[in-house]
Amino acid sequence: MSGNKFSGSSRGSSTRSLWRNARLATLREDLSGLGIVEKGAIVSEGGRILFAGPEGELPSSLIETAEIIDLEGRWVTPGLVDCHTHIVYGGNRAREFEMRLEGATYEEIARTGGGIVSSVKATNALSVEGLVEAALPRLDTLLSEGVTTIEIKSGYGLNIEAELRMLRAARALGTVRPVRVVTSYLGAHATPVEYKGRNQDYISDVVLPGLEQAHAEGLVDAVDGFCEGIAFSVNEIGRVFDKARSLGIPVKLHAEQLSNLGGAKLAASYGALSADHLEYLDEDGARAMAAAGTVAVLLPGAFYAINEKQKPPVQALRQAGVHIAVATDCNPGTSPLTSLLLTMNMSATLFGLTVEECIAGATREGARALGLLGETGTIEAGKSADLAIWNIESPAELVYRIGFNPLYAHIFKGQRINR
Ligand code: DI6
Ligand code: FE
Repeated sequence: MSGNKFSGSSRGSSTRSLWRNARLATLREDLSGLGIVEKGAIVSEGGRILFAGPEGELPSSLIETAEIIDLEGRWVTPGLVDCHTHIVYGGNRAREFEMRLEGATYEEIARTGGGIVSSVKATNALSVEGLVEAALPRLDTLLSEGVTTIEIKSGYGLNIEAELRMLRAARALGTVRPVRVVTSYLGAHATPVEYKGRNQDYISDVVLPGLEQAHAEGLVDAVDGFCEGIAFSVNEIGRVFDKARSLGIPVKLHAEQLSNLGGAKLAASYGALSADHLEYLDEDGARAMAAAGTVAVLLPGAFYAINEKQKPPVQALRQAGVHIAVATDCNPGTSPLTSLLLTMNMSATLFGLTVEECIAGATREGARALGLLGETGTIEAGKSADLAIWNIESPAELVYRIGFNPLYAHIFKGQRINR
């Protein structure tokens, strides 16, 4: 796709547009289910939604001055939100994939210098421009499915300069493509070889000062960490979160992916935006997340790719009242996945989420997990006009198909994006 081109680019973003003859899955929280409006219409101006609701309730003043687009009964959802990705990196890990096929586990590969550390080498070899170029095909694939907001993490640099380059590349991606980019600083992703066995020193020398620098450059929207036996302990992550708190930056955490270290509870105690993965989460952790309003981000791509057997405790999350988002976790090691539609299908098939939960998970709940629910993630007046328009007969088709993309068009900040 040529995702950086806006159709009708001669039109300013102040143009008022009216999409009519649409079926809306608004995902509004004050409506039940998907917040469906049959025979709906949406009006946007200056990139924001002025009206979204039944066509019959459209104020005539809004019809008069609008450019009118007939959607011929097509379904419209909020633009998709991929709230957990690592799309900026160098190289790939196809060889490691082969090793796993031969019987090696993800943890064995990581402990013998493969895994994240091998992506670190390839990432460190690239400039900001090189990182952008490497990430663009992945970003474009996600955009071709109607993604309008994407979170991108650092974490394959593992030295200050390289972490900064990754975050600069992430920001640059948001300027060369029509998409909202949200960054997370993931200095505590893995221990670089030169600090092997010295996590605390790595945190003191690199993670904390790197965070300060990245923050000073305006590169950090949130701070993330990987809390795991092969990565960082609760105590080590606590040091990183303390620094984030002192800088006023929200936190999130890779927690309970391969074992239960209590990472989700720790994240909740810092009021984290989200705790992600969660295969080994227990009920206690789910309750702590609910109390803190921490969103559960489920990542079926990683579960699938490492052939994990333990499923996240979806029922416990529901019972506790935790909001559930789904995301690709696009990364070179455990989730080389660039489809949020397939992620939705996997969330249903592998984790037992309902169609409604899957669609909400890739829109409203993804936005919530990024602290952006006031801006995007649902179709309602006041929010950014971020929409996905689909050639489907029912919303369930978005979840049901495997490897099929029914996107008709998508709209970012009120402007149609060519496919
Ligand atoms: N959990 C994951 O699944 C990825 N990062 C993380 O913290 C794996 C990243 C990789 O193997 O490159
Ligand atoms: Fe991840």
